Amino acid sequence: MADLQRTFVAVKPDGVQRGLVGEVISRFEKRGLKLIGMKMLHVSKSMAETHYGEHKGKPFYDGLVNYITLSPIVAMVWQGKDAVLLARNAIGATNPGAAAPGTIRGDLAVEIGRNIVHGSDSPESAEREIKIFFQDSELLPDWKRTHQNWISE
Ligand code: DAT
Ligand code: MG
Repeated sequence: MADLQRTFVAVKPDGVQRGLVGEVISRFEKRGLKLIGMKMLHVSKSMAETHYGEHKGKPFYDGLVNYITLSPIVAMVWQGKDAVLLARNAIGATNPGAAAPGTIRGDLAVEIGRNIVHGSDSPESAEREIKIFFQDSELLPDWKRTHQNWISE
């Protein structure tokens, strides 16, 4: 499948604290993406700075790095056709106030600084972000899901 992609998704500290890990996972599972890696971890300041490097210098950068390091996250890699776009659409707009109902942020969050979940914005970002959080040996891209043929032709 030419457009088979992987994307990095994380339930941020607020999502974990609020007991929304299962809800987030469930949405991606039901959509038809395949989970190929998952771990809980406490993000270090240096990991946070690497992950959010593109935002360095912006007014919200320090708060963002602080937020993602406040308590554990659940980091995941999801795989599927157009996985990056599918995940971004399921997550919704960055500012939950502008996120459509039915999206994770539109249903479960109210503030841009506490928007529950991260999702890579492009296949290139996904590969970069996956490398920050996972070793290759921690990913299982080839496991066979028995109902895959009922999700894609
Ligand atoms: P996204 O998480 O939708 O990819 P982003 O990459 O532009 O959004 O920004 C990363 C995070 O930084 C975002 O989830 C929340 C925070 N953020 C972005 N813009 C912000 C702003 N104007 N004020 C406060 N926080 C902001
Ligand atoms: Mg982003």
